[in-house]
Amino acid sequence: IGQRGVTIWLTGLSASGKSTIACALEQHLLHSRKFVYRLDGDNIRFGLNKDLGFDEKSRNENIRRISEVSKLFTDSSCITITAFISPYRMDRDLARDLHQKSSLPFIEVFVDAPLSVVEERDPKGLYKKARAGEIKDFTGISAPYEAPENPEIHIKTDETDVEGSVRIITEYLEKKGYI
Ligand code: GGZ
Repeated sequence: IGQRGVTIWLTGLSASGKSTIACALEQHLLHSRKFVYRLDGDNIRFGLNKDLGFDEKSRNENIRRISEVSKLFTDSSCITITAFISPYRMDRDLARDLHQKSSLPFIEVFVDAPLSVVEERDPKGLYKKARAGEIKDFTGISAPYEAPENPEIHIKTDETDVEGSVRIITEYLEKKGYI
């Protein structure tokens, strides 16, 4: 179909901007007539992974299954965008290894915003609930987030707007010859 597959793996705290950037990037690529698919909580955590919660083991399994699914999409020449917190470095490294073993490209994008900023945004009131102890194991509050050490792309969403973020990613994809 004249297109190479690539997995674009967004990672970051809740409310860091992953879903917003993933949606905008998907729209941009669709307008350029690319074969693109977005995996996020809505189509994964309510379907394939509806048996999983947010304890460490469940998150490991969540990310393992998403890694396998993204590998399949990308193997079919799709530009696959994933938008999950994926807080554990080891899980993200396993996702990368899985792709590398099949010679499929994997781009880790750190969607970075300080905890103080995402907690201020708190669009769903989840941070407030987590602080009040109403949600346990909440990333950044009562569960860890291990920031990427060597992501291919690092976006600071308190300094870059959605359009700028999409541009950073598409310029990288162009530079590498994926689009
Ligand atoms: C973090 C939670 C939690 C806990 C529910 N910790 O901002 P949101 O609401 O819409 O997206 C978050 C989503 C995180 O699911 P992921 O599959 O991305 O997580 S992971 O990659 O760590 O497996 C948040 C909501 O689910 N949510 N409980 N305890 N986020």
